[in-house]
Amino acid sequence: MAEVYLGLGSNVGNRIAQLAHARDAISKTAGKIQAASSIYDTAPWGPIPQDNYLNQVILISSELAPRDLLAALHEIERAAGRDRANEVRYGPRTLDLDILIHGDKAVQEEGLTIPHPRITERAFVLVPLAEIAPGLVLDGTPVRELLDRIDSKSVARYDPI
Ligand code: A4P
Ligand code: MG
Repeated sequence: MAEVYLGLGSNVGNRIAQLAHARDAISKTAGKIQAASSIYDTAPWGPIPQDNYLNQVILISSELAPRDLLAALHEIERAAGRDRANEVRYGPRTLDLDILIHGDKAVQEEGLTIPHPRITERAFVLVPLAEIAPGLVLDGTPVRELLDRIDSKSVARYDPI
């Protein structure tokens, strides 16, 4: 059993419903949800102009090895209407599920890198991660300190009107 942090994101369609559906599917096929951050409305990161995302980080306890977990997450993305064959890297998506951290495992294989290589540069990951795991150490530095090093004003707690 491993403690696994997952990053959830959506910027196409009914974003809030897609995140809720993803949490439900994850708890059925990937592992029990132990903690969930607030949901954040985040300006798009990266080279592609696109709509804002909703992002969230959850902690699950999972029996699945990294590859099996990735396969389960891809299946959940596919069921949410995601079509990887017709999308651009860093572009818009109905649902994106990233394995951020998988217990104490370090994986560097074709198609799978854990810890996720871009955690420390992304406010849309660090803000929700710091909410549920401020003391978690990544590369020797606690998440709350990593957050202090980046600009996080493009990330706001989501407050549906
Ligand atoms: N892959 C490798 N390692 C992992 C991992 N640890 N977890 C592989 C999940 N997947 C991993 O995934 C492509 C392939 O990455 C997968 O098939 C898997 O084999 P992907 O999600 O299409 O893209 P990526 O190359 O993993 O890029 P990355 O860094 O995950 O980018 P995103 O997050 O997918 O880019 N702005 C905001 N504010 N919020 C967002 O959520 N997301 C994107 C999309 C761009 N801008 C954003 C956001
Ligand atoms: Mg991804």
